[in-house]
Amino acid sequence: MLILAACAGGGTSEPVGQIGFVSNASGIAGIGVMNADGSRPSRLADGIFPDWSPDGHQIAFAQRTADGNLDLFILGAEGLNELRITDDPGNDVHASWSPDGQWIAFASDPGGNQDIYVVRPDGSGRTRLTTAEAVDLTPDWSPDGSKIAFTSSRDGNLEIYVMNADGSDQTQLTADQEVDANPAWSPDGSKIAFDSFRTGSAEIYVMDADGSDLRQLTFGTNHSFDPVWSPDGKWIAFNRTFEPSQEIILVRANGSREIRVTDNSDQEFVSAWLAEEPAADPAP
Ligand SMILES: [Ca+2]
Ligand SMILES: [Ca+2]
Ligand SMILES: [Ca+2]
Ligand SMILES: [Ca+2]
Repeated sequence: MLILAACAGGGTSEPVGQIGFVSNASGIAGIGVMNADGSRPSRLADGIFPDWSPDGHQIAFAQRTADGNLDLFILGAEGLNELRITDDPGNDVHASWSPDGQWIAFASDPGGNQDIYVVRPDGSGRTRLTTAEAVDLTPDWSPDGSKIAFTSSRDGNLEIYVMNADGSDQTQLTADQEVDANPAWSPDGSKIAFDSFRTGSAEIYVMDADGSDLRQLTFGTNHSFDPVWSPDGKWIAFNRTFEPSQEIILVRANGSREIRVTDNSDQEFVSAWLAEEPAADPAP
């Protein structure tokens, strides 16, 4: 059956699963999920920068609180049992769940300078991983949990870096005078997708996880940014600007084909790609 299915697909397998996103559309206005073909969008919660736990049962996200800055919250995938896990003067953004579910990496600027932190999903164990007097943001865990890719301006402009999950061995992967940002590890850990302005517009690129073998996947004048891999590693979802709207687009990981998922006047931003519909939160 598997062989037959592969032959029938002829290498054109359609994207499957659920896309987690943020939208300003009426009826969503916050965090939502939809099928990978754009059908059945539904609202889950208020907030921005959502990331789903590895088991799909919980969402970590940022929300503005009464003291005027963004803090991190966790709730069940159906919007139940909200738990606040940070409470500090910084804007806590870019939540990224570790593959074992034990940590959430995020970026914050409690002292005015943005750095990468990790915290346990119960709010304990908060640890600062970067100390550079530069912007450090958008952490993304490697699939084996050993490393975190991130964006930093420490060489004078934004580049892609990786470090061990304890913050040691911070290594620069890109070196271009334009913006390079938003790294996303492929599910097999071999590649990192990111966006770069090196052609004059933001485009999606893929490189090996050591920074070698750079490939440009998108071409155009509309900005394409913030890549997210499909769970099977065959597709990359990203955002594209069509002033004034924002749309979610899919591209084959080899660049051979694009699919437009949303086409409307609202602003949608992809945040995650889930293998299947988020599981219901277990009843307490
Ligand atoms: Ca905060
Ligand atoms: Ca910093
Ligand atoms: Ca750069
Ligand atoms: Ca749109």
